[in-house]
Amino acid sequence: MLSNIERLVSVCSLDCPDTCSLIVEKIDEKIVKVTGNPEHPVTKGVICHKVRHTPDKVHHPDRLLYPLKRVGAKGEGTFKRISWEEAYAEIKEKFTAIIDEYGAEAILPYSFYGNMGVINTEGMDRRFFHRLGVSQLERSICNAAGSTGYVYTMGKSAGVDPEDTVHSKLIIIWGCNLLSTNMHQAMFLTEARKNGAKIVVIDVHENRTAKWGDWFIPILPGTDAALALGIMHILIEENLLDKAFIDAYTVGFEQLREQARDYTPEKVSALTGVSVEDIKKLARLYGTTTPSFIRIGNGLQHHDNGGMIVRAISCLPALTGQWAHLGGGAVKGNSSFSSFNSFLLERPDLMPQPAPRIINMNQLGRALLEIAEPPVKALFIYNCNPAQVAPEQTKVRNGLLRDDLFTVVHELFMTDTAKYADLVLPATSSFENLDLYSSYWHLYIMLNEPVLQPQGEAKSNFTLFKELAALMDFEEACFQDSEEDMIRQALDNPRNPHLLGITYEGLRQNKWLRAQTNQIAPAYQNPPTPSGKIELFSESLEQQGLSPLPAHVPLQDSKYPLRFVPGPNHQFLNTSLANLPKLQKLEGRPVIYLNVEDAQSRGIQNGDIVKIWNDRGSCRLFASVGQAVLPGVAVTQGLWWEDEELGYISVNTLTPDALSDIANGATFFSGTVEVEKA
Ligand SMILES: Nc1nc2c(c(=O)[nH]1)N[C@H]1C(S)=C(S)[C@@H](COP(=O)(O)OP(=O)(O)OC[C@H]3O[C@@H](n4cnc5c(=O)[nH]c(N)nc54)[C@H](O)[C@@H]3O)O[C@H]1N2
Ligand SMILES: Nc1nc2c(c(=O)[nH]1)N[C@H]1C(S)=C(S)[C@@H](COP(=O)(O)OP(=O)(O)OC[C@H]3O[C@@H](n4cnc5c(=O)[nH]c(N)nc54)[C@H](O)[C@@H]3O)O[C@H]1N2
Ligand SMILES: [Mo]
Repeated sequence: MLSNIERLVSVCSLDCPDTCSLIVEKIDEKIVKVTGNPEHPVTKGVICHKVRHTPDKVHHPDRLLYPLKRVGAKGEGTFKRISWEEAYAEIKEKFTAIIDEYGAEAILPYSFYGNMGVINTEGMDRRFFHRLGVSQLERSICNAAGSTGYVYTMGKSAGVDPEDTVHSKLIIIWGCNLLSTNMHQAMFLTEARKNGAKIVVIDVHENRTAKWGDWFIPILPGTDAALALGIMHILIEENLLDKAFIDAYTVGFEQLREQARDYTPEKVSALTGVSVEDIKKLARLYGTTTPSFIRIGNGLQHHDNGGMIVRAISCLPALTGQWAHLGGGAVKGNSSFSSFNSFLLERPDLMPQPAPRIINMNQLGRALLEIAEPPVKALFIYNCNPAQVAPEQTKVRNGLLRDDLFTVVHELFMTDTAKYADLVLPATSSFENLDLYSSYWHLYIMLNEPVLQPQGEAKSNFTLFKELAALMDFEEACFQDSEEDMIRQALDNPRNPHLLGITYEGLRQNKWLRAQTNQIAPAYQNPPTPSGKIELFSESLEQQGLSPLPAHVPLQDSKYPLRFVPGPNHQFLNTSLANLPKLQKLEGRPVIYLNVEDAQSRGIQNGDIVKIWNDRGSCRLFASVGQAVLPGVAVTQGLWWEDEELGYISVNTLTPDALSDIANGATFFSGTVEVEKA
């Protein structure tokens, strides 16, 4: 029966830098196998364990296949099947009544990148909500602080082409667990290492990546700007600078010299927990190795000082002139190579004027419980699982429990969030959609054509919002667009020369095309900063009341003795895939890493169930006692759905909803906790 197998090309839709090209094998309308596409220049035939289990996700017995209406209490998860017509009628009735009584701002859309396809995340949905005139959502839960911090220095989100990192001789992986979160970067670095490169890992946790590197430097959370300034201090002191590069391409070096003077190795050691010897060794290694490459992760910017941390690190490559060398420089993200025409896609011009208020997604609990003018009376959630991923969970869940809140959730699964919904609408998986993908790390634009029929009565985000627009009698022509029309509009972006020549036809034929880099000056030569140079001194930051120069600002919260860093894990993708038994088994148990010193003083032993708590609430996890974290630090990995022995756990019960210094980002890792034996 081998002849029955169909082999099709698809794109991984997960929120991950690698955006892989997939080979999907299908028998009788069922996906049976998913592997990496050997022809894709970055995927190179290799995909992660998570995505090899895609068939289990797409054909999961728990997949939502029909619209559901809540019959039990909110949060309980009891629903009855209804038709799409009934669901639509209820949405229209509720939205109309809310708009009549409170105005459209009482409706809040809440979405993120559960699917990275641009048509299904920044397309018809945005048009619909703009036209409806509802509250705007500030989507800053992920990389906002760090990416913006980087842009203050470099002008845009562009750094080293990852394919060039095979040429690097010194690699610093800084606050990035890339063996789990960006495995194809690890593949390029393995090649660099074969060519003699040394790999340094700076992290608060001796995780997979730290063990894989050549030299692990443990650091105290939220102190990386101090380390970057300490490195600058030594580079300047020992004249390990590229003066010609600094003169040609940067502004503010003299002020930076003054600023760094104060960050002596002794002072930096006291702040960071890194020894004076290691600070000197690292700075000298950095000052004498070319090309060097810094992979700046997302973890180190989930702090209330996170924007400034990335801002500080992003100044380093200019000081030693790394940008001028193949494989030299840094990457926080590379999304500007593929920036699409967001105006045509999202149509912000459909919004009423003055524009509706903006609500920050990191403060959903506050929005639901505290905002009065007008109160949030309806939530429309898609591509996102806020009852797990947003900070201050107690507030979020109390908000979701409000009887007077009308909540619609569009999902593939009955997530914790969906259990609070009045209506749950079934979503297609990306394998059922036509969509356009880009990576925020590599340089390939990719087309995803459906490989499967929509399962059950599931609808894509695109279809859902197009039908909702018709339901609300929106007559603008843009609500008639097809996915193909929108892909063409997305690619038509005169402001991004890297998209020149990339067409829908070309993508249909090739499946992916590389962003153009030939004949376009590299980012360092003429960056779109106000001065047109790499800004070591930033007037724009000063105008916002922030330090114009890189600076270390201590984390705000120090109420409890342990700094709590709850990051992602290896087998799940945020909360996605965490409901696959095979992946749960591979991941093991949800643990909290504690230093022996902290465990002993609390009578905690390896494997004990511990209660972790602060003013916000508590949760229970298994203790893992050792030297994986420094004293005073507590690390967990993964956003688990449920655990039989522990009951419901959400580490985000403990995380703060304070916003970061730059760009109102999330500060998941800046909280403090106490731990005791349960
Ligand atoms: N397997 C897997 N892959 C994923 C995800 C997932 O959940 N699982 N999530 C995806 C998403 S949405 C994102 S944004 C990326 C995130 O992927 P990364 O960029 O790797 O970011 P994190 O894993 O959040 O954190 C990286 C590291 O930062 C460390 N860290 C925390 N605070 C500090 C600090 O103050 N200083 C330093 N030096 N290190 C610190 C953490 O210990 C962690 O090892 O991964 C994507 N890929
Ligand atoms: N403690 C802690 N919290 C964190 C983080 C952390 O490191 N620590 N990381 C933060 C970061 S960086 C991020 S990016 C966020 C991620 O937070 P989320 O964006 O909420 O990510 P997921 O948990 O993967 O949830 C995405 C949901 O979208 C659904 N989905 C997938 N495709 C589609 C689709 O096409 N249509 C619809 N309607 N739904 C779809 C999936 O089934 C899934 O339930 O979490 C943040 N929360
Ligand atoms: Mo993220």
